[in-house]
Amino acid sequence: MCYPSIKDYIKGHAERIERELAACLPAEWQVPAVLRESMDYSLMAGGKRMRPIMVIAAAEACNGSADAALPVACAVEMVHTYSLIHDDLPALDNDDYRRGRLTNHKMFGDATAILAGDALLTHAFFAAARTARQHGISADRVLAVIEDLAEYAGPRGMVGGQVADMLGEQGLTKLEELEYIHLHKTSDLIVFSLKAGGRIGGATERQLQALETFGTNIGLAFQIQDDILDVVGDASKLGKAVRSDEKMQKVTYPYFIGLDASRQKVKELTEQGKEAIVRAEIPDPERLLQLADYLMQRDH
Ligand code: GRG
Repeated sequence: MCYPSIKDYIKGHAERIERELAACLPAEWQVPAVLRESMDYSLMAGGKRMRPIMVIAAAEACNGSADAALPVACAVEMVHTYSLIHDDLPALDNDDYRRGRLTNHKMFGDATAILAGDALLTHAFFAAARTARQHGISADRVLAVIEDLAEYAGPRGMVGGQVADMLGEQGLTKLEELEYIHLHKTSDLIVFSLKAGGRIGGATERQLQALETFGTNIGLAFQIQDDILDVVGDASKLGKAVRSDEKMQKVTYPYFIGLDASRQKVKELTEQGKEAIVRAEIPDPERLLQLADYLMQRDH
């Protein structure tokens, strides 16, 4: 499929991912109706689908096909969705709303929300494992993808980042502590997505290393941009002055280094990430480079 702009590319692939996610639990499987409903409620809640799009973009950049990348693209969105459901629970962030609608536990109760998260996490591994049989990707490559998924989502990855964040609520004193949280809570699933796409496309070790550097950098940039939007978002929507002193008190990147330096950091990280991709001679890097710029410029 040929998409003229990066926006069309994102929209086109997001629509495909939506269709695939909607069908990810086979209709003939006997699954308790409330579990199916609760999983679907959060999976189909209109996220940006950035992680699955990165799996596909990295696969295509390495001469792989979007078709072959689709099951792993869905798998990473399932892991992301489980993490959001669990993060919103009363024992963690205790949020009532996510993506403009009631959180999963507000709709279905805490117990079902916990189990829907668990089911999405396990089903992600099912989806990833099927890549081999459905698309003829070698078992070695699929095994490496599955190993990465467990590593980047698990104790040394996203869950580790979440726990560090929880411990940090008592008060972070150093930028390095915040960076550890961002790198694991946010960057790790992005790094996974890019490396998984690369593996499916047949990337060399050097190219996988470049995808890792790219993912670490744009993941950190993505999170700093999130921190910036958290400070300026409401004010800029209302056309008011940029700075909200109350929000500057939250321990985020702007809290440590200020808004201007945070914006500069987003630019630098994005450029360094893009350079890594260019240097590694990835066969068709254009969409990855455009995605990095798109993420840096996003306003929501
Ligand atoms: C509970 C194990 C566990 C982990 C939770 C993802 C997460 C870790 C917490 C959510 C809070 C948060 C701000 C995490 C940082 C990562 C991030 C920016 C998530 C939001 O991702 P988007 O913007 O969300 O891609 P959408 O809604 O578009 O999918």
